[in-house]
Amino acid sequence: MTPQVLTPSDLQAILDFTVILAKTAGKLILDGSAAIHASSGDSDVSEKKNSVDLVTEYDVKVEELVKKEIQTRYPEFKFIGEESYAAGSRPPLTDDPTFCVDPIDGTTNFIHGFPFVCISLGLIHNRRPVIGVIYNPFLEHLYTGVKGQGSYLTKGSSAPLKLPLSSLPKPLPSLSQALLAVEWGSDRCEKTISAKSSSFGRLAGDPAQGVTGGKMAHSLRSVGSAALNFALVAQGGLDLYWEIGCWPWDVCAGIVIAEEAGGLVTGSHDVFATTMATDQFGEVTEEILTGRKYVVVRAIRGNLGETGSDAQKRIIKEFYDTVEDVETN
Ligand code: LIP
Repeated sequence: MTPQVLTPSDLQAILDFTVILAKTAGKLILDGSAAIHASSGDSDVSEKKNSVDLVTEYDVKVEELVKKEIQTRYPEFKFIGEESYAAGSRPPLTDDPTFCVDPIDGTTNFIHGFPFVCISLGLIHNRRPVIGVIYNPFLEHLYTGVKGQGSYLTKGSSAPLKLPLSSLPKPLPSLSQALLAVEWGSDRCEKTISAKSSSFGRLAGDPAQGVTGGKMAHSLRSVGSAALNFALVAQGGLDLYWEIGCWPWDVCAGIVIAEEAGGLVTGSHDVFATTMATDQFGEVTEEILTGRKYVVVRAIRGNLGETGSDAQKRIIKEFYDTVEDVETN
């Protein structure tokens, strides 16, 4: 079969369709939130892997809606979705255009009424993320990105703002000046939790007051949505986000939005070590997209003979020298 070509105008048409779809899904997410908060118990919430890996009937309903609309408009496109995957539909990644969807990213936030919840719609083509749409219906924040065409934040009905929001990205001398996002994830076994906790402690701790290897970063945030963490790095509100254990549908859209805002995305400690000195560094390959270990750093202004991309590499190195790698399960 001849591989499908997507021209810039095809990508624009897919983006327009995807934005409308995100807004439609957003209404269903808001209805679901209202229904959950009006109900008396927690019967709408089910556990997947364990008691902190949650799903609601609205995750499934939103994914069904999105899948149906995509199949109607783009019947030749493939589909990877969080809830379809959980239900056993696990198609391999191919060169074909493939929507990669998390219907509700931030399900725990959704259940608790913490308004950092979004739908994340990515398009992969030739095994690379090429379109990203992330919509938080609670705040009416819409993030969009198309490979090679920039990324934007639209708040409500205001005009789109080009990302990053600051036209001249700030330098970042070291982690000690950084606002970092990390997540606890749903793997709560002793080995994982100890490694993450000590990593978080070193990022936050004061080396002058007994924390060996402490970086004393400005602070750590856990937004609870991988997609929104990527979006916040893209806009420049976060300097770096790191997570182990999330999935391609959590990050696919965010990768495009962050990269188009000048951000740099890579994978695990090993991927970083083996690619940092190569031309491939900064390219989100299939291995990185599906590798379940991600780090993204915002656009950084070059300074004193150092390019912006060398500064991004330096920050990731400092970060990976500070935190421990853990296995996914
Ligand atoms: C969640 C992520 C979050 C991560 C969780 C989970 P969900 O996605 O976005 O950042 O820490 O482990 O993957 O389950 O809300 O779609």
